[in-house]
Amino acid sequence: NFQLYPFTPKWPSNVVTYRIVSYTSDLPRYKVDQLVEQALGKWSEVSALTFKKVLIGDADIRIGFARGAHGDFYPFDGPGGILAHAFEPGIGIGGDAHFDNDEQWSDGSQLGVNFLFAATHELGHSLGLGHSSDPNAVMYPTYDASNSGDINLSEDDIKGIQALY
Ligand code: TQI
Ligand code: CA
Ligand code: ZN
Ligand code: ZN
Repeated sequence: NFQLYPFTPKWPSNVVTYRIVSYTSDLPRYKVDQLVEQALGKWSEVSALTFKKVLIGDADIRIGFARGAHGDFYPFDGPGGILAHAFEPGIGIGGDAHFDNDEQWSDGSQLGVNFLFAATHELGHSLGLGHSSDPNAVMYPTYDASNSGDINLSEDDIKGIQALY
């Protein structure tokens, strides 16, 4: 079942801001914007959360693509291996979601890591969800290449987010 982080960090307001700070050359920018919006929509649909996009300045959740060392303690590792990571809610880097630009990112129409699935999973972390033991959950700890097509939160993901917001 779903897990929360120790001390259950969560955003103090149900209105959470986000900003997309960098992009990948694998997908057009509008596509990345669209898929991030869809991923956040999955979480807001089933909870009290609403998301506000900001284009400049600070945001609770900063989303970006980077390769190798990129300014935190968790350098990316080239193609394969770690695909992405995100930080639990908190100040500064808290909530931020990073995607490894050495992966091939896909909107589902080409080969590659499904960005909508990855964004839904990583933004789950950004909102305070840990991993789930339920293989049907988006918050299950391993990415599976069959995670394409329709992406739906499982009952377990929904219970997890509703325990927080
Ligand atoms: N990145 C791990 C993850 O997002 C990083 C991580 C978080 C981790 N907590 C951890 C690793 C605890 C070990 C122990 O879970 S990952 C996806 C993606 C990864 C990425 O690249 O291994 C998924 C794992 F990108 F698709 F969302 C699963 Cl679903
Ligand atoms: Ca990698
Ligand atoms: Zn990072
Ligand atoms: Zn994870």
